[in-house]
Amino acid sequence: MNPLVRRLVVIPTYEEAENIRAVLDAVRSAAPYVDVLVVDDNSPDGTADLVRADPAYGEHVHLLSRSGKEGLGAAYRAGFAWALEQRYQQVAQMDADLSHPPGRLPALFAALDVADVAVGSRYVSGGGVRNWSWSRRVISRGGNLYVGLVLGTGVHDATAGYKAFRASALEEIDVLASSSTGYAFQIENTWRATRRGLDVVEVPITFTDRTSGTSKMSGSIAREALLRVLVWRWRELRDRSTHGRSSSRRARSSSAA
Ligand SMILES: Nc1nc2c(ncn2[C@@H]2O[C@H](COP(=O)(O)OP(=O)(O)O)[C@@H](O)[C@H]2O)c(=O)[nH]1
Ligand SMILES: [Mg+2]
Repeated sequence: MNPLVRRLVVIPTYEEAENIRAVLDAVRSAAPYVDVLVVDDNSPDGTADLVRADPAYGEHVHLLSRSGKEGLGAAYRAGFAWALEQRYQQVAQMDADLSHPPGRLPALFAALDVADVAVGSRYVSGGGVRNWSWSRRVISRGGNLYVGLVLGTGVHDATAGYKAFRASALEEIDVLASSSTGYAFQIENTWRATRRGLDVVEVPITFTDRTSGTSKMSGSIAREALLRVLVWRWRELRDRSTHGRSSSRRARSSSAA
């Protein structure tokens, strides 16, 4: 892995005061060559103050403070926009609650030596899930089954939120143009990456449910993902049939000429 490459991990936070210092410490010790950007949506519990206040993090830990809670997708778009502006060459994304093991960051970045996108995957050999309730396991497995059936990305963990991208891949995916608010954002990027012919590899990770703070998962977030997946597929099929019709018209007119 080239030590001169500029690497960043983006961590969105909403009410993660109980976790943020532990996750920052773990990232700094697992991957000291990686900078961190915390994107906080004005958490009432003072998460941002804990990041701001600690000079020990120095120039490697940055904070993007936003004015209010706008969802995971919006926080990541702001973080990725910052990363591209600052000319980071590789950018990872990770939850703040230690569900995504910081110790796997080096493996995710190393995978970018050969791939455009590295997905931290629970559903390949060597990966797994720990301490998750049955209901969350069913939602996660069911979500992946659904995405597989409707979109067919070929990625075993298409809903994963622990990923690393080459900067060129973020641009190719057109990540800033996404409009997903919640976790649909994760599916959208995986889907766009595979459809745009990028090299996507899955790196096994063990996801462990949070032990502090509370999940922000909600029914409306799940509904958004369910609906958007259908809309994306419908648009794909519509575009394919429109293009199919116009190319067969072209073919007919050129054979008539
Ligand atoms: N900035 C920001 N972060 C969010 C928002 N919603 C969730 N997050 C963060 O996104 C990550 C994943 O959320 P979490 O509640 O752990 O989801 P779960 O693991 O699916 O239960 C955590 O780091 C949250 O703090 C939001 O609206 N804004
Ligand atoms: Mg979580």
